[in-house]
Amino acid sequence: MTKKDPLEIIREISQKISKLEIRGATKITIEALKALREFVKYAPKENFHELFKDAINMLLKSRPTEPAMQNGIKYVLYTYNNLAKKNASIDEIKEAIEITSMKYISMIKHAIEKIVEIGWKRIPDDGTIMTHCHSSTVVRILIEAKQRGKSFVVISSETRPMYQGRITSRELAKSGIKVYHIVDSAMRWAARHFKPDLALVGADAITSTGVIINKVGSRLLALTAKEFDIPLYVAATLLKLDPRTAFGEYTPIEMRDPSEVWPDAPENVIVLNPAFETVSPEYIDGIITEFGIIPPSEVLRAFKELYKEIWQISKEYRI
Ligand code: RUB
Repeated sequence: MTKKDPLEIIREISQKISKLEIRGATKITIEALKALREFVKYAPKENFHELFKDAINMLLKSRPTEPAMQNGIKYVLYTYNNLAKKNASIDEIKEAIEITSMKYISMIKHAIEKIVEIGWKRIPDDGTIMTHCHSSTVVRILIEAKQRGKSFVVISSETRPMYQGRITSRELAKSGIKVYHIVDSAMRWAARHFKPDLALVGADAITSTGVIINKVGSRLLALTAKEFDIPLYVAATLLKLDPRTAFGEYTPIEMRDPSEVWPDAPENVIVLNPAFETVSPEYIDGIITEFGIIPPSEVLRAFKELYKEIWQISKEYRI
């Protein structure tokens, strides 16, 4: 095995996550946990504890609005703490970290499979669907619906400033789905013009009261959907629930570098770049989860039922 700097592995992934080279809640989660698994392979025994804590902190800081990743990291951290308390050997700890990371990755993959299985049936045949940004969950649902023989059109908004909507449009078009690509500010125009049957977005975070946090522009879509009586669905695994919100805290909304919006903005122009925003429960007709399609008011109950262990852990680890 060639020697690798274990913290370098984590640093590299954290930077890719921060710079959006790895992006979208599900992908971020899977890559962060894979990196932890890789880290333990190369971490030396002598200062393992110290390095492990640095690795965890680096990953947690890479993107603040990503509870699926944070829940996974807490899950691994819990395993680590239990073994460290019992003075388990570093080899035992390493093995347990690897197993727990893999377990969480398969939990999230399994959850997405279930969501796709449920979600494609909600795609109206011969219908028009509006979406925003790039959610791998939403794209998978739409492609599944297409492969099951449904015919529909998707309106995809470009998602300034980083144009993730182009990824959506490209992936859907490649799968033979007809796409209308619009600028974000044309959302209302598109809704009036096309009279869509459904709006469908992903989520980065879900709060204990069923508020959804997704790419900035999602609430604009929700308001548009409300105005034109278009049902709005959110497709997201319950692993994105931020348990801290049940204990009074808020999920922080990531503010990104202004240069993504306007790299050479004139002096005295203050450019603001919030990455996400909330969509309140009253705008949401259903959340397509691995538990089934549920109303926002049911998310905490479903999360507690499905992920008992993670809920217990999150009560101890309010990080
Ligand atoms: C991506 C985004 C996606 C969610 C869900 O934002 O808002 O809708 O992450 O994605 P960014 P998925 O590009 O800033 O990461 O369904 O793939 O988990």
